[in-house]
Amino acid sequence: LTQDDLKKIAAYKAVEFVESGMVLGLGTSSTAKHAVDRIGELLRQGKLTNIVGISTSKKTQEQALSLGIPLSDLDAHPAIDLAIDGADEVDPHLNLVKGRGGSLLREKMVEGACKKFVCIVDESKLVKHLGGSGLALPVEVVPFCWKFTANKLQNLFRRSGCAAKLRNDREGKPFVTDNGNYIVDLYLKKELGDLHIASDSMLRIAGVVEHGMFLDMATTVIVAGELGITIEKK
Ligand code: DER
Repeated sequence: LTQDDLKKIAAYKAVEFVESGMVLGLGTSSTAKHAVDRIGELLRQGKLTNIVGISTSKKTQEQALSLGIPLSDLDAHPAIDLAIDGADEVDPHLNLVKGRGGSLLREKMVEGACKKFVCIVDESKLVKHLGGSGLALPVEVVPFCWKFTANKLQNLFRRSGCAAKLRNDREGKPFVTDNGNYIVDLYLKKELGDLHIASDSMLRIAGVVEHGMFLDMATTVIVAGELGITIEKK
């Protein structure tokens, strides 16, 4: 089984939680893409009806539109029944790192408004502690004096050997999010201690808009592995 096969297996399992009449948060991720495709297929087959999608990025909005999934937004639907989205890292308490796809702000807004947030991952995303895998912990920052903000973030986690790097696009220009902001990726040599303290400390930096730690948000995590599917519930 390839990694994409596992992503698809987890995604299809999550769509089993979808019932007709639901308002759904549609995640932005190569894993969530399979779930959105599957929802579109079930709608087309008439096996699902009366679904409203709330997308977490322009990219997912385009995908949902192409599939004929009716769309709305958080202003019209401040309470969402169920969101399905991927993650970059999942710890044993179902805390997540997200944002390597650059959509963390809208994802956190939508998934924070959900009664249930089903996170779908292949087994490679499971970690003991968030942020220790040497992969990026994304932080969305305002473009104004981003170096100032990046230095504050780097200094905040200096004891974890933090390096803050501006995320660039393929042309080497700063990556710009759907919200017109930049992303500073934090690379930590040691895993973070108290995640809530780390979260609050980042959000107190004025230039920080939001970060990619999704703490106490996922209600269910579906993990697809070589040996099958496991479903972890909060
Ligand atoms: O960037 C994001 O928030 C994505 O949802 C990410 O966390 C998971 O993306 P993947 O399913 O493509 O690995």
